[in-house]
Parts: sequence; C-alpha cells; structure tokens
Amino acid sequence: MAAGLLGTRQTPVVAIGSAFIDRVPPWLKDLAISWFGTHDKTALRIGILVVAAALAAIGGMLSVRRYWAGALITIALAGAAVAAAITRADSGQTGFLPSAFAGITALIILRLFSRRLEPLLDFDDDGVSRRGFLQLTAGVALGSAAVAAAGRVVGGNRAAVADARSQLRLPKPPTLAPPPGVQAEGAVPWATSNDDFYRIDTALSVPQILPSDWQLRIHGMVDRELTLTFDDLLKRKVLHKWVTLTCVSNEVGGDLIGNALWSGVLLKDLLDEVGPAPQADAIQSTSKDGFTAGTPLPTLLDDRQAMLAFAMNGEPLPVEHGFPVRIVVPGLYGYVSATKWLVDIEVTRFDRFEAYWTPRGWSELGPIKLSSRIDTPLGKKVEPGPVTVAGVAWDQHVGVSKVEVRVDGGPWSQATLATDPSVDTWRQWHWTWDAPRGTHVLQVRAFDVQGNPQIEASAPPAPNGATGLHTISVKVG
Ligand SMILES: Nc1nc2c(c(=O)[nH]1)N[C@H]1C(S)=C(S)[C@@H](COP(=O)(O)O)O[C@H]1N2
Ligand SMILES: [Mo]
Repeated sequence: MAAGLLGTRQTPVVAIGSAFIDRVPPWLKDLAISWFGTHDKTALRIGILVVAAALAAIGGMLSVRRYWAGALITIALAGAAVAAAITRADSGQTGFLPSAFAGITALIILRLFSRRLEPLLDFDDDGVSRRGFLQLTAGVALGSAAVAAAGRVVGGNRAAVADARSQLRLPKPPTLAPPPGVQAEGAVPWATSNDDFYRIDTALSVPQILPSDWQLRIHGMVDRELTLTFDDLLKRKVLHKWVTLTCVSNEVGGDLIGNALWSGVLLKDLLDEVGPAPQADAIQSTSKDGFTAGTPLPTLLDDRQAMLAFAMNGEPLPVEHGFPVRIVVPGLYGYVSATKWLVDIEVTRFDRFEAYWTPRGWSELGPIKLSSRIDTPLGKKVEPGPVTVAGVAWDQHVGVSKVEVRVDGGPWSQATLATDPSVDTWRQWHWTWDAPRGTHVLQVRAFDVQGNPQIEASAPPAPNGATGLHTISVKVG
C-alpha cells in the first residue's frame, strides 16, 4: 500500500529481489533460467516469500517468551529491504519507505500477538484468550490481504500505462505477412508472436512508462545533445524490419530466441544528428530501471539498420518488451544492445564505463554466434519411413548459407533452406529423413555466407554465448 501511495515499484519483495538479481553469479543465473525458463522471476518472488515466512515463523515463536528476539529478526528483514531499496538506481528518494513501513507494521503486529499469547501460556486458559488470539489472527490476515489488494489498485500506473498503450496509433508496417516458410508439423514458425516471444531481463517489477512522460536524452561525446519526446520520435522517418533477437544465455537447442517485425527509427539518423566525437567508440544505453548495455558505435552506424523500436509485430511494444521504446541491433546479443524501457544514450568509450553484465562475468562485446537448432521431430516417437526434420539456423547480420544434418554420426546431408528476406533473421531449414526403426541420434550444423562452419566444441553460455552441435535422440517404430 505504501509503495502504491508513493508511486514507487520498490515493495520490500521487489527491493530484495532486485538487489539479489544484481548480485547473482552467472552460473546461478543460468541455472535459474534452465530450471524456470522465463518464469525465473516468479520463482524468485516465491522464494523470497517462503524465506520471509520461515523467518517470520521463527521470529513469532521466539517472541512468545522474548518479544525482542522476534523483533530483532523483523528489524533485520526490514533493514535488509531498506538497504536493498537504497542501493537501487531507480528507487529515488522514497524507495526505502515501503520497506520501512513494512518493518514498523510488522513490529506492531508482533507486539499485539505476543501480548495475546502471554495468557495462553497459563494452564488455566479459559478459552476466552484463545478465541481472542484466533480472532486477532484472522483480523490481521484479512486486513493484510485487503490492504495489499487496495495497494495494487492505488499503486503504480500499470492501468494508466496499459490504457495509454492501447490508445496509441503508430505507423503501421506495409504488411505483417512473413515470407512463406517451412510448414512441417512441429516446425517453429518463422515469425514469433508477441505472446510467444521469450522475455529476459533483470526487472522484477516491470517499469511502467507513459509515452507522454517518456524522454530520451542522447549526450556524452557529441557535438550537440538531443532530447527526444515520444511525439518527436513518431515525427521521424519510420523503418519496419524483421530482426531475430537472441539471448546470450540461450543454451544449444534453447528457445531464448525470437523473430519479430520491429518498427522504429534508425539510430544512425539520430547519431548523425548529435555528431559523435571521432574518439568515441561506444554507446552506453540506460533503462528506466538502471540496466545498462554497452554497444560498439560502428554497429549502430553501419548498414545493419540498428533502431529505436516502438512497435513489435505491428503493435506498440508490449510492456514486458520495453514499452514505449527499446533498442534493436541485428547481430548482437540482447545484453549488449537491446535495452528495453530506454531513457538515456551516452556516446562514450568502452574504456570509460562498464555496462550491467560486464562486471558480472560476461564479455564486453557480444556478437551473436552462428548456431542451428532442430525443432522437429522432438520428444516424440515417429513412424519408420520419410520423416521431415526441420529447424532454424541463425547468424544475424552475417547470414547462413548452408545447413547440414547427420544421423548417428554418419555423413552430413544438406538440408533445404527457406527463403529469407535479409541476413538479420534466422533461417528455417528442412530435410527428409528415410527413418529406419530404432533409436537414432540427429545432429545439425550451419555454415555462414563465407562458408565457415559453426563451432562444434561445446561451451556454456558464459561469458559470450554457447557453442556446440544441437544433438537429439529420436525413437522410430
Ligand atoms: N532494461 C533492460 N533491457 C534489457 C534487459 C534487461 O535486463 N533490462 N535484458 C537484455 C537481454 S539480456 C535480452 S536477451 C533482451 C531480451 O529482450 P526480450 O525480453 O524483449 O526478448 O533484452 C535486453 N534488454
Ligand atoms: Mo540476454
């Protein structure tokens, strides 16, 4: 409720969770993604609530005899949340207050309970004090639920942002139709819908930005700074472009990759306008919630058409995908380029800053690695005879020239590639396999436009992207 009234996202759970996310080692982040996928944040919230409940239970038991023992645990919990909120980049001056209120409320409630419990400890309990205790319990439970629900209603501009988003009229792409792709059963569609698009970010609570409040400042090593509003952005020349985004945490065969039609303005046009200094070699882009990415300046000025995107598949960006404006750079993993809820771009040099993931064990530069994936047949038994094997291969901004499949370590056979509008998207492929009975191992590999094969040696996602051949086992018969 306090967070709602103060208009901050820093509830105690969000404050603790965000501080935790900022500190998890890479292996734990990857473990969380492989266990929970894109539900990693729900898992974290539940985890925090379970730990808090356990500590509260211990505190409650201790405070029956000694109020201060329980109070100390309460103060430690609330203190951790206050400290976490203070260190958040986006928590402002009031971000610690909800956690402080939570601590004070908890101390008062604990005191009430331990008072009521004292008579219950006597043997001549007459039932009156027991009833009183249970009534207090029910009252506190119902009261907290009601206050929390009311807090959601007054809290955040979630509804206002959803409303503003649905009212937006943005320039439409000429067509949303993807090129004809591979239609095999089980093949992943070439175009990824907004609902199916993977989501990866550090935002436990998603920034809610009204387009009318949005501003982007482009500054740093430039001839003249520029500040843009959302309306300024819409007045510019609009570009519509299919680009496949990929997460550096994607395992071999993983699904942290998606292909969408993005609409926005060319970053090059804006950068030409501000005039980067000749010594500048990077931009540091910053999100509303303090996340930062470091992107090489040349990748924003060359012909790959890096953009500030405001629409995804013909709709305003979904809030989880960066509403109202994000960056999209073909050929770079998201962590070094695709800043969502973008509010600031500083033209600078790599030797002057470290972006969010760099001190956390990830490479400063993150070009996407040539990779391929089998999507069908996956995890099901097939009949002997002709079987369509299909999947995708990607090497954004370089291009895939050839995909090959092999069975049980035998010779490689060439797959057929679907047509592709540009080198900035993944490419579907298919191959017909005359499948004999038994259990067989299928593998895929891709080649780039220069004829280089993808890296076959297995490597984990950290520090700059997984490598290895996607290998599946298929039962036939
Ligand atoms: N503000 C913000 N932007 C972000 C991130 C983030 O944590 N915060 N994560 C990046 C990473 S690691 C990836 S892979 C892409 C994912 O974009 P998506 O969630 O729209 O698929 O967003 C990038 N942009
Ligand atoms: Mo990512």
